[in-house]
Amino acid sequence: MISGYVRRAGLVDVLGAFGARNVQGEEQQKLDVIANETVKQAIGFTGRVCVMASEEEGDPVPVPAERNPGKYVLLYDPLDGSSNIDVNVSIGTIFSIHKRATPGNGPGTLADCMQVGRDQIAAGYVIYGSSTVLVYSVGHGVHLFTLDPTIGEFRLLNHDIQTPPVGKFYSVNESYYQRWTEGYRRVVQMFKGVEDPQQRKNARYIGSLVADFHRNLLAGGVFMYPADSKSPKGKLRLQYEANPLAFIAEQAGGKATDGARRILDIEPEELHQRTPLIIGSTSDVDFVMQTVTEVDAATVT
Ligand code: P6P
Repeated sequence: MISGYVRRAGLVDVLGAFGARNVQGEEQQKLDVIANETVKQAIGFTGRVCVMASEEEGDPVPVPAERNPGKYVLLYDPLDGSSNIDVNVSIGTIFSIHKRATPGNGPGTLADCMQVGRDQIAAGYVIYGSSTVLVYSVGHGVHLFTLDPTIGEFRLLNHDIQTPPVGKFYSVNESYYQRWTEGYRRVVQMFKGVEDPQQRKNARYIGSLVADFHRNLLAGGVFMYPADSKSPKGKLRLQYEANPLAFIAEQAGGKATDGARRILDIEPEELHQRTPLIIGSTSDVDFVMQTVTEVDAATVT
Protein backbone atom coordinates (compact mmCIF):
# COMPACT_ATOMS: atom_id res chain seq x y z
CA MET A 1 0.00 0.00 0.00
CA ILE A 2 2.78 2.42 0.96
CA SER A 3 4.78 1.38 -2.08
CA GLY A 4 1.79 2.25 -4.24
CA TYR A 5 1.67 5.77 -2.81
CA VAL A 6 5.45 6.24 -3.04
CA ARG A 7 5.56 5.14 -6.68
CA ARG A 8 2.78 7.58 -7.65
CA ALA A 9 4.04 10.38 -5.39
CA GLY A 10 4.25 12.92 -8.20
CA LEU A 11 0.94 11.90 -9.75
CA VAL A 12 -1.33 12.04 -6.73
CA ASP A 13 -1.37 14.85 -4.22
CA VAL A 14 1.00 13.24 -1.70
CA LEU A 15 4.17 15.24 -2.29
CA GLY A 16 5.41 18.06 -0.15
CA ALA A 17 4.89 19.08 3.43
CA PHE A 18 1.81 18.06 5.38
CA GLY A 19 1.82 21.37 7.20
CA ALA A 20 2.56 20.08 10.70
CA ARG A 21 5.53 18.94 12.76
CA ASN A 22 5.90 15.54 14.44
CA VAL A 23 6.91 14.87 18.03
CA GLN A 24 10.55 15.09 16.89
CA GLY A 25 9.92 18.66 15.72
CA GLU A 26 10.47 17.53 12.13
CA GLU A 27 8.26 18.90 9.38
CA GLN A 28 5.93 16.04 8.41
CA GLN A 29 5.70 15.17 4.73
CA LYS A 30 2.29 14.11 3.43
CA LEU A 31 3.66 10.64 2.76
CA ASP A 32 4.92 10.40 6.37
CA VAL A 33 1.37 10.83 7.59
CA ILE A 34 -0.11 8.47 4.98
CA ALA A 35 2.48 5.77 5.75
CA ASN A 36 1.93 6.13 9.48
CA GLU A 37 -1.86 5.85 9.17
CA THR A 38 -1.54 2.92 6.77
CA VAL A 39 0.57 0.88 9.20
CA LYS A 40 -1.57 1.87 12.21
CA GLN A 41 -4.82 0.82 10.50
CA ALA A 42 -3.52 -2.28 8.73
CA ILE A 43 -1.68 -3.72 11.75
CA GLY A 44 -4.05 -2.39 14.38
CA PHE A 45 -6.88 -4.52 12.97
CA THR A 46 -4.94 -7.81 12.74
CA GLY A 47 -5.64 -8.79 16.34
CA ARG A 48 -1.93 -9.60 16.62
CA VAL A 49 -0.64 -6.53 18.49
CA CYS A 50 -1.62 -4.90 21.80
CA VAL A 51 0.20 -1.59 21.24
CA MET A 52 2.13 0.26 18.52
CA ALA A 53 4.72 3.04 18.81
CA SER A 54 5.66 5.18 15.83
CA GLU A 55 8.22 7.86 15.11
CA GLU A 56 5.26 9.98 13.99
CA GLU A 57 3.30 9.56 17.24
CA GLY A 58 4.23 11.25 20.52
CA ASP A 59 2.76 8.42 22.62
CA PRO A 60 2.21 4.69 22.10
CA VAL A 61 -1.07 3.73 20.36
CA PRO A 62 -2.80 1.01 22.42
CA VAL A 63 -5.11 -1.40 20.58
CA PRO A 64 -8.51 -1.03 22.29
CA ALA A 65 -9.99 -3.96 24.21
CA GLU A 66 -12.87 -4.31 21.73
CA ARG A 67 -10.35 -5.23 19.03
CA ASN A 68 -8.96 -8.18 21.03
CA PRO A 69 -5.38 -6.92 21.54
CA GLY A 70 -2.80 -9.53 20.60
CA LYS A 71 0.44 -10.63 22.27
CA TYR A 72 2.88 -8.61 20.13
CA VAL A 73 4.23 -5.05 20.18
CA LEU A 74 5.10 -3.11 17.02
CA LEU A 75 7.63 -0.23 17.00
CA TYR A 76 8.07 1.42 13.62
CA ASP A 77 9.36 4.30 11.57
CA PRO A 78 6.70 4.51 8.86
CA LEU A 79 8.78 6.31 6.26
CA ASP A 80 12.42 6.92 7.09
CA GLY A 81 14.30 9.36 4.89
CA SER A 82 11.12 11.20 3.97
CA SER A 83 13.05 14.39 3.17
CA ASN A 84 14.18 12.45 0.07
CA ILE A 85 10.65 11.73 -1.16
CA ASP A 86 10.34 14.78 -3.42
CA VAL A 87 13.65 14.04 -5.17
CA ASN A 88 12.90 10.38 -5.83
CA VAL A 89 15.61 8.91 -3.59
CA SER A 90 15.01 5.51 -1.96
CA ILE A 91 13.19 5.62 1.39
CA GLY A 92 11.97 2.92 3.73
CA THR A 93 9.72 1.60 6.49
CA ILE A 94 11.54 0.11 9.51
CA PHE A 95 9.86 -2.18 12.07
CA SER A 96 10.71 -3.91 15.33
CA ILE A 97 8.54 -6.56 17.02
CA HIS A 98 8.53 -7.61 20.70
CA LYS A 99 6.33 -9.92 22.75
CA ARG A 100 4.15 -7.92 25.17
CA ALA A 101 5.93 -7.48 28.51
CA THR A 102 2.94 -6.51 30.69
CA PRO A 103 0.56 -9.15 32.07
CA GLY A 104 -2.98 -9.69 30.84
CA ASN A 105 -4.43 -9.45 27.37
CA GLY A 106 -5.82 -5.92 27.38
CA PRO A 107 -4.46 -2.89 25.52
CA GLY A 108 -0.67 -2.61 25.68
CA THR A 109 1.21 0.21 27.43
CA LEU A 110 4.38 2.32 27.23
CA ALA A 111 6.21 -0.35 29.26
CA ASP A 112 5.57 -2.83 26.43
CA CYS A 113 7.31 -0.39 24.05
CA MET A 114 10.35 0.15 26.27
CA GLN A 115 11.97 -3.29 26.02
CA VAL A 116 15.69 -3.75 25.36
CA GLY A 117 16.67 -4.48 21.77
CA ARG A 118 18.13 -7.95 22.41
CA ASP A 119 14.61 -9.13 23.35
CA GLN A 120 13.19 -8.36 19.89
CA ILE A 121 11.60 -11.43 18.35
CA ALA A 122 11.54 -9.98 14.82
CA ALA A 123 12.69 -6.90 12.89
CA GLY A 124 13.03 -5.70 9.35
CA TYR A 125 12.43 -3.01 6.79
CA VAL A 126 10.82 -2.36 3.43
CA ILE A 127 12.90 -0.25 1.03
CA TYR A 128 11.09 1.64 -1.72
CA GLY A 129 13.89 1.79 -4.28
CA SER A 130 14.28 0.62 -7.88
CA SER A 131 12.16 -2.25 -6.59
CA THR A 132 10.24 -2.71 -3.35
CA VAL A 133 12.24 -5.06 -1.15
CA LEU A 134 11.32 -6.59 2.22
CA VAL A 135 14.19 -7.69 4.47
CA TYR A 136 13.39 -9.32 7.81
CA SER A 137 14.55 -11.78 10.42
CA VAL A 138 12.77 -13.68 13.18
CA GLY A 139 16.07 -14.68 14.74
CA HIS A 140 16.91 -17.43 12.25
CA GLY A 141 18.88 -15.53 9.61
CA VAL A 142 18.03 -12.59 7.35
CA HIS A 143 15.83 -13.09 4.29
CA LEU A 144 15.15 -10.81 1.33
CA PHE A 145 11.94 -10.66 -0.72
CA THR A 146 11.11 -8.52 -3.75
CA LEU A 147 7.57 -7.32 -4.41
CA ASP A 148 6.28 -8.60 -7.74
CA PRO A 149 3.74 -5.90 -8.63
CA THR A 150 2.22 -8.08 -11.35
CA ILE A 151 0.89 -10.47 -8.71
CA GLY A 152 1.08 -8.28 -5.57
CA GLU A 153 3.22 -10.85 -3.74
CA PHE A 154 6.67 -10.69 -2.12
CA ARG A 155 8.91 -13.38 -3.66
CA LEU A 156 11.95 -14.82 -1.84
CA LEU A 157 15.22 -13.79 -3.51
CA ASN A 158 17.94 -14.24 -0.85
CA HIS A 159 17.72 -16.76 1.98
CA ASP A 160 20.01 -16.29 5.02
CA ILE A 161 22.02 -13.24 3.88
CA GLN A 162 25.54 -13.05 5.36
CA THR A 163 27.06 -9.57 5.27
CA PRO A 164 30.78 -9.53 4.19
CA PRO A 165 33.10 -9.30 7.23
CA VAL A 166 35.05 -6.46 5.56
CA GLY A 167 33.14 -3.88 3.56
CA LYS A 168 33.79 -1.89 0.40
CA PHE A 169 31.99 1.23 1.62
CA TYR A 170 31.93 3.72 4.43
CA SER A 171 28.85 5.88 4.91
CA VAL A 172 28.87 9.08 6.97
CA ASN A 173 27.81 12.71 6.51
CA GLU A 174 31.26 14.27 6.28
CA SER A 175 29.87 17.81 6.46
CA TYR A 176 29.85 17.27 10.25
CA TYR A 177 33.62 16.63 10.32
CA GLN A 178 34.28 19.71 12.44
CA ARG A 179 31.79 18.53 15.08
CA TRP A 180 33.33 15.08 15.54
CA THR A 181 35.86 13.95 18.11
CA GLU A 182 39.40 13.41 16.89
CA GLY A 183 38.73 9.68 16.84
CA TYR A 184 36.05 9.84 14.15
CA ARG A 185 38.11 12.31 12.16
CA ARG A 186 40.99 9.83 12.20
CA VAL A 187 38.71 6.96 11.14
CA VAL A 188 37.48 8.89 8.09
CA GLN A 189 41.04 9.92 7.18
CA MET A 190 42.01 6.24 7.30
CA PHE A 191 38.99 5.23 5.18
CA LYS A 192 40.23 7.79 2.65
CA GLY A 193 43.54 5.89 2.56
CA VAL A 194 45.49 8.88 3.87
CA GLU A 195 47.62 6.74 6.20
CA ASP A 196 47.50 3.38 4.41
CA PRO A 197 46.09 2.93 0.86
CA GLN A 198 45.13 -0.60 1.85
CA GLN A 199 42.50 0.83 4.25
CA ARG A 200 40.77 2.98 1.63
CA LYS A 201 37.02 2.40 1.13
CA ASN A 202 34.55 3.96 -1.30
CA ALA A 203 32.45 6.75 0.22
CA ARG A 204 28.72 6.19 -0.29
CA TYR A 205 26.16 8.30 1.62
CA ILE A 206 22.59 8.58 0.36
CA GLY A 207 21.20 10.29 3.43
CA SER A 208 18.44 7.71 3.70
CA LEU A 209 19.25 5.25 6.51
CA VAL A 210 17.46 2.25 5.02
CA ALA A 211 19.13 2.72 1.62
CA ASP A 212 22.61 3.17 3.13
CA PHE A 213 22.12 0.22 5.48
CA HIS A 214 20.75 -2.05 2.74
CA ARG A 215 23.66 -1.43 0.35
CA ASN A 216 26.18 -2.09 3.12
CA LEU A 217 24.31 -5.21 4.27
CA LEU A 218 24.61 -6.77 0.81
CA ALA A 219 27.98 -5.41 -0.35
CA GLY A 220 29.68 -4.97 3.02
CA GLY A 221 30.45 -1.64 4.65
CA VAL A 222 30.07 0.50 7.73
CA PHE A 223 27.50 3.23 8.36
CA MET A 224 28.36 5.84 10.97
CA TYR A 225 26.16 8.46 12.58
CA PRO A 226 28.37 9.47 15.52
CA ALA A 227 27.45 11.68 18.43
CA ASP A 228 28.81 15.15 17.76
CA SER A 229 28.99 18.59 19.37
CA LYS A 230 25.52 19.47 18.00
CA SER A 231 23.87 16.09 18.59
CA PRO A 232 25.56 14.67 21.71
CA LYS A 233 23.22 11.65 21.64
CA GLY A 234 23.37 11.23 17.88
CA LYS A 235 20.35 11.72 15.60
CA LEU A 236 18.90 8.27 14.96
CA ARG A 237 16.28 6.72 17.23
CA LEU A 238 17.02 3.66 19.32
CA GLN A 239 13.65 1.88 19.45
CA TYR A 240 12.54 1.94 15.84
CA GLU A 241 15.70 2.65 13.80
CA ALA A 242 18.89 1.45 15.55
CA ASN A 243 17.43 -1.60 17.32
CA PRO A 244 15.68 -3.22 14.33
CA LEU A 245 18.66 -2.62 12.02
CA ALA A 246 21.06 -3.87 14.71
CA PHE A 247 18.98 -7.07 15.00
CA ILE A 248 19.22 -7.55 11.22
CA ALA A 249 22.95 -6.71 11.14
CA GLU A 250 23.79 -9.25 13.86
CA GLN A 251 21.59 -11.94 12.29
CA ALA A 252 23.57 -11.41 9.07
CA GLY A 253 26.91 -11.75 10.90
CA GLY A 254 27.49 -8.01 11.28
CA LYS A 255 27.67 -5.70 14.31
CA ALA A 256 26.03 -2.54 15.68
CA THR A 257 27.23 -0.27 18.49
CA ASP A 258 26.75 3.27 19.73
CA GLY A 259 30.52 3.72 19.63
CA ALA A 260 30.93 2.07 23.02
CA ARG A 261 28.07 -0.36 23.70
CA ARG A 262 26.25 -3.03 21.67
CA ILE A 263 23.05 -1.34 20.44
CA LEU A 264 20.91 -4.33 21.45
CA ASP A 265 22.08 -4.05 25.07
CA ILE A 266 21.09 -0.39 25.54
CA GLU A 267 18.25 -0.18 28.09
CA PRO A 268 15.73 2.35 26.70
CA GLU A 269 14.98 5.31 29.00
CA GLU A 270 12.48 7.15 26.80
CA LEU A 271 10.43 6.10 23.79
CA HIS A 272 12.00 8.45 21.23
CA GLN A 273 15.52 8.45 22.59
CA ARG A 274 18.33 8.97 20.12
CA THR A 275 21.60 7.05 19.87
CA PRO A 276 24.83 7.24 17.93
CA LEU A 277 25.00 4.35 15.45
CA ILE A 278 28.01 2.50 14.01
CA ILE A 279 26.65 -0.50 12.08
CA GLY A 280 27.69 -2.97 9.39
CA SER A 281 30.56 -5.36 8.64
CA THR A 282 32.03 -6.73 11.85
CA SER A 283 35.69 -6.01 11.23
CA ASP A 284 34.87 -2.47 10.05
CA VAL A 285 32.73 -1.74 13.14
CA ASP A 286 35.50 -3.16 15.35
CA PHE A 287 38.08 -1.02 13.53
CA VAL A 288 36.01 2.13 14.09
CA MET A 289 35.48 1.32 17.78
CA GLN A 290 39.14 0.53 18.39
CA THR A 291 40.44 3.61 16.58
CA VAL A 292 37.94 6.01 18.20
CA THR A 293 38.58 4.57 21.67
CA GLU A 294 42.37 4.80 21.34
CA VAL A 295 42.50 8.24 19.70
CA ASP A 296 39.90 9.90 21.94
CA ALA A 297 41.51 8.45 25.09
CA ALA A 298 44.87 9.88 24.02
CA THR A 299 43.27 13.20 23.04
CA VAL A 300 41.53 13.54 26.42
CA THR A 301 44.77 12.94 28.36
P1 P6P B 1 21.80 13.86 7.94
C1 P6P B 1 16.71 10.92 7.28
O1 P6P B 1 16.26 12.19 7.66
C2 P6P B 1 17.46 10.32 8.46
O2 P6P B 1 16.64 10.19 9.57
C3 P6P B 1 18.06 8.98 8.06
O3 P6P B 1 17.29 8.31 7.11
C4 P6P B 1 19.42 9.35 7.51
O4 P6P B 1 20.40 8.35 7.68
C5 P6P B 1 19.78 10.58 8.35
O5 P6P B 1 18.56 11.16 8.78
C6 P6P B 1 20.53 11.60 7.54
O6 P6P B 1 20.86 12.66 8.42
O7 P6P B 1 22.09 14.64 9.21
O8 P6P B 1 23.06 13.22 7.37
O9 P6P B 1 21.02 14.61 6.89
